Formats: sequence, C-alpha cells, structure tokens
Amino acid sequence: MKIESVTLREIQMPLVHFFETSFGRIYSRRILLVSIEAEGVRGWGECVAGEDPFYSSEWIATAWPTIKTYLAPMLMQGKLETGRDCTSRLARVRGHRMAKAGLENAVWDAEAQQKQQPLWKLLGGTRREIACGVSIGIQDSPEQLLEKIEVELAAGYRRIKIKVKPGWDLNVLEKIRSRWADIVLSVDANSAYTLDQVEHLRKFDAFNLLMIEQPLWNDEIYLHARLQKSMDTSICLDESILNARDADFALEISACRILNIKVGRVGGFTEAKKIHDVAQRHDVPVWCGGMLESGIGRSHNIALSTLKNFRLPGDVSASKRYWKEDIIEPEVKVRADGMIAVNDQVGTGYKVREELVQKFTVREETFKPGK
Ligand code: OSB
Ligand code: MG
Repeated sequence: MKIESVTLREIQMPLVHFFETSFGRIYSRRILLVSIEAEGVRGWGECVAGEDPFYSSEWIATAWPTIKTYLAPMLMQGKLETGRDCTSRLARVRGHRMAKAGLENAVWDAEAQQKQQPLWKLLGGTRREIACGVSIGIQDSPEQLLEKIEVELAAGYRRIKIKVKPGWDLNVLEKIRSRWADIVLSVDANSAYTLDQVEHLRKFDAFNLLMIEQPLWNDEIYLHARLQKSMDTSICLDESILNARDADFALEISACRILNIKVGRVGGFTEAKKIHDVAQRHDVPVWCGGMLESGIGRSHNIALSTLKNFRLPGDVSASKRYWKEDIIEPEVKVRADGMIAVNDQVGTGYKVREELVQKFTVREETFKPGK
C-alpha cells in the first residue's frame, strides 16, 4: 500500500453532558482526526489524546507536531504491506502512542477497504454483537448520579461504572447498592489513591464490585500486586498497561485480574491485539475502554471488541450519550438488550460524514511524502 498523503484535522465538539474524573471536568472535546489517501481509498483514524496531559502525558498539542515532524513522514517513506507494519515503521519514536494509533488505525481502515473486508474480520474478530457498559463521571450530587444510573439501566446497559476519588466513593456506593443490590457495578479511580490508603480501599470489598480500575499510580504495576493481595475486589489496570510486555508482567505477578484495552493508550490495533492474546494465555478477560471518542474512534473500538477474549462489557456506548450529532452514519446505536450489532460491511461499517467533519474542523493540514 502506498500512502500518498496524511491529513490532520482538529475538530471541536461539545459533549451532551460534562464528564468528570478524579483529574478534572470537561464540557467539550478537541479531537484530532487522521485521514490517509492510499491507492484510491481514504482511511480514517482518531487520535484519542485529551485536551490536557492529565490522563497521560500525551495531549492534543503534542500529537500534532509529533505526527507532522516524525510519524507522517516515516509512514509515507516507501510502501507498507499491512496495518501491522506500522508499529515497526514508527518504532524509532518513543512513546506518543496515541499519535501513532491515530495513524496506524487509519492504515488498518484503508487496508480493510482495499481488501473489501470488514475491519473486524481483518483484526481477527469473531463476535457478531458486543456487550456495552457505561462510564458515568463524578456528578454535582449523589442524587444526580442515581438519576443517571437509572437512565442508563433503562437503556439496557449491562454494566455501570462510576468514577471515584476520595470523598466520592464509599458514600455513593452505599447509596447505589441500597437502591440496586444486584446490578453489575464497577469503579474507576484513575489513580486517585495511594497504597497507604489500603484500609480504606479494602472497604470497597463490601459492595460486590465487578472490579476497581486503576486505584493506584498511573505508572505503577508492582504496587497494584501488593494491593490485589490485600483486597477481594478484582483490580483492573488501565493507565499503567502500555504494551504487551506490561500486560504479561502485570498478569505474571497478579497485579490485576482484568485488563482494560484502549487502542490509543497502547499505540494502535497491533499492540492491542497482542495484549488481548497475552491476557487470553493467562485466562484473564479484557474489555475495551473508551476515551470519549467521536464516531470514528468508536467504530474502531467496536471492531476491536469482536475479538474473542473481550469477555466483559466495554465502555463502548451509543453516540447519543456523547454527541448531539455524531460524525459517522449511521450513529452507533445500542439495542435494548445492551448490545451493539456488528455488521458485515466493508471497512468499519460506518460512513464518515465528511461535510460535518468539515463543519467542526478548526485546523487542518495535509502532509505529502518528502523527496
Ligand atoms: O479512565 O476510562 C477512563 C475517559 C477519559 C479518560 C479516561 C477514561 C475515560 C472514561 C470514559 O472512563 C469512557 C467513555 O468513553 O465513555
Ligand atoms: Mg479507566
């Protein structure tokens, strides 16, 4: 496959509802989209870097120049056989995984189109429908949170995840469990605790949680193994798993019993598939995390979630939970039974609404191969 050009666009889209984690609240998203032209097809990717360097050190303002100066020129240097070749092509650049994933996923999308195959099949998926959960941010009051949970349960979602931090944890879990004793419930701390709070963290065990996601430091694996030994609730790692080696290490030392895979966090589909396989070898389930993606990233998450070991509901939910108007058609819909149906169309199975992308675009630049 010869890549003739790479185009970067920054789009801005207001969220239907603000989203708050232990590291802050946002009301709208700045999203970096990547498109590539390759032998008659256009592949799309989304760089999931945030507005700020709070979830990870990467953010939207580091992704742009890194792609422009290094990654796009490297990608366009000579032919690429498949999406899988991107990882080694871009390996000389350290880190910047979200920037790399935006490019790599656009190449996989283009490859699926050229081979006239659904992207999910090209990735090795088998599931024809995927199970969906929701991630509900910190609200202004526990009552507001309960209202939100009620809405999402009525919509059919199969797992409720709430964000927690000191001061917004056991008190809200009490309220949730006294209203819904049996729902599948998990929590995500985004590194809001430290190991000297172990006595506090052990109190989460009373709430029959499916998991506690990333309780400790974002860059720490070993101390999660210590914590896992001292609590019953299964730990799930998100931030601290950046590649398949991390996953293998974490599972070998029992730092967690579940893994969250985000294709952006790990640098693209190739590494995401490797982590999936590592977890499968350890007989540990994985699920697909979310980064408040537009429809483009969302459609990629759906394709990835068709792999066999995605055994738990993901944070892949309906377009309308995030956007008044999504940039793909049809928008992503979740059925009343909490599942998303996977179709047989070529590529992602969703069409990019290019006129709408253009309307939301605040910055655009196209790169061509050097001499
Ligand atoms: O930790 O999973 C996370 C959003 C932004 C940054 C980090 C996380 C999240 C979510 C949102 O939980 C999941 C979604 O896209 O709905
Ligand atoms: Mg998380």
